[in-house]
Amino acid sequence: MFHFKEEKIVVTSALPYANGEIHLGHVVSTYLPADIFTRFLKLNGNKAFHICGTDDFGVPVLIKAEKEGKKPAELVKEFWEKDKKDLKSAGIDFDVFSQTSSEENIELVQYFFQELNKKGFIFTQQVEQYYCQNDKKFLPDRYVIGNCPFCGKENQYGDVCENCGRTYAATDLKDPKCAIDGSVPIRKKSLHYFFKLSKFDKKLKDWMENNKNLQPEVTNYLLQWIKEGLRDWDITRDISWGVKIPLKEADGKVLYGWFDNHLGYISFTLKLLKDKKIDGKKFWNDAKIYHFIGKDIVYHHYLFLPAMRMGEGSFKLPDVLPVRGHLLLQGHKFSKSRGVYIGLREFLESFPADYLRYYLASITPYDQSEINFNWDEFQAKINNELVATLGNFIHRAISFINSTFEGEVPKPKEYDDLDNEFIKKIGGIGKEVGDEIEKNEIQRGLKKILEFGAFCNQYFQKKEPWKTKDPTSLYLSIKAVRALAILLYPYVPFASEKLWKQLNFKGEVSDQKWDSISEIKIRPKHKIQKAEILFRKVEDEEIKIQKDKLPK
Ligand code: B3M
Ligand code: ZN
Repeated sequence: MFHFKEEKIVVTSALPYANGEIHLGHVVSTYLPADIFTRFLKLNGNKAFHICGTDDFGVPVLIKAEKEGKKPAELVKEFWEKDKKDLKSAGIDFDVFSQTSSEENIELVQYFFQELNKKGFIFTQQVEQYYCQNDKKFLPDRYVIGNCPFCGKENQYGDVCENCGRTYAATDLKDPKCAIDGSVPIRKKSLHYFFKLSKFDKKLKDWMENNKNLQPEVTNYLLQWIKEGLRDWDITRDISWGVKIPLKEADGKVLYGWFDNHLGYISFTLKLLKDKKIDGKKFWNDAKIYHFIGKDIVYHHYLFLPAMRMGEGSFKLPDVLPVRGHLLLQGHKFSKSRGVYIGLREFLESFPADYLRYYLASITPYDQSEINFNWDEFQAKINNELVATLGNFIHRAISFINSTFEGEVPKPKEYDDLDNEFIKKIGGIGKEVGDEIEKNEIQRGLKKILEFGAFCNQYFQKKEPWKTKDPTSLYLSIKAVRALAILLYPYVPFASEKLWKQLNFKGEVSDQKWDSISEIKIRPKHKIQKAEILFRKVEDEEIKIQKDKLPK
């Protein structure tokens, strides 16, 4: 793994479709891990940017706009605003949050098409498409529903199977029906453009086998798919909402959403950097590139995305593609229609964003396994860990300095063995936690912080400064509190900034250096503010309300 100091790093989060709200499943698999990672990178002295935006094009957006009687461009603007706001309230910070329908993206996408075409990676073919005679339109992707040609799962859309994760052409579906009116569609010919994905099998294989930063559990099954043979990829859609294929003879046809959306990672970055007067392309190619995704979009990110970049040739491939698994709620599969669901906005109406971040970070491993959101566990972790361990120590240290030393950090005396052990812990904790976050092991990083918090409590308990009025232990405790403010910043940034104010330090936590966690940074006589409760307990009643919302 990398060791980051003064590096250039581009972190992207998968682009949410502009037709549905952000829910906890998105947060856990993608946005939160990417946000924690980028916050850490920034504190650690890197030039890191977190890039995202809405995924505007494609059939699902069009269908929704049609249903609501809106123009697709209107609908995506609404979702862009909503998503941006919701993610911000969860403390997910982006350096740019753009749209795939932005000018800069359309331009880059058309350029990519032309380059790939020039280099012989695009070909045309007449293909049969489903066509609904009632609606008088072609029925790509989600306009058709049927059984998966690979695993047989019923009620799958015409582009990808939600059961087995494979992609296919709509005409491969068994027992197809028009999604608008349920009628059986006819087949009709249309000229389509294809990307020669099969040409890249060897290169993709080499890339996966030689890149040790990719999760082997992911590349293993992708290598299996490559072995089974990659099919060339139909990148055309007979609809109006999309990036127009930049050829006269294409006759207004548009590109498939998965051709254009991931190019947003690049175009948004270039735009952001251009606005900062930085050479974006150079930055991109010098940078470490991370694309954070959920496991359902692995196929697109490990095959289409790298193959298109290989074909075009001038933009660096990703270094790491962190993949995480699906969220379960109380042991059941997340499903909005069945009510097994928590929207992000809804959650934040009941609990602080930091609680969500803390809990999710504490249960989310760096792998593809399912993550179970459990309300009792949520309550227990907030109450026992965030409130009783971390919050309690912080509060006691600040309160005692206020009550015993009128808010002035006292000058330490001699250090005894226990003090020295504490000093050593404070000196080492930043590196310990940072090493985990760098490896994307955010859950382990948080566990280390919690263990540190437990040690702080024991220290305080043993020293009993409320009896002894021992200045040394209070001095060191405030140092530990300062360390915690920085350590916790990637995970619970709202509380961390509040704590910084209580400590009465200049600036914001976000301006501090991760390395300063270990430094003696507090002058004796530094005046701190009054203690304020950072975390309050979650009551049984609050949990009951949430559980009552679930289907019986
Ligand atoms: N919008 C799918 C999803 O939200 C898709 C991701 C695009 S990332 C380039 O899961
Ligand atoms: Zn399937």
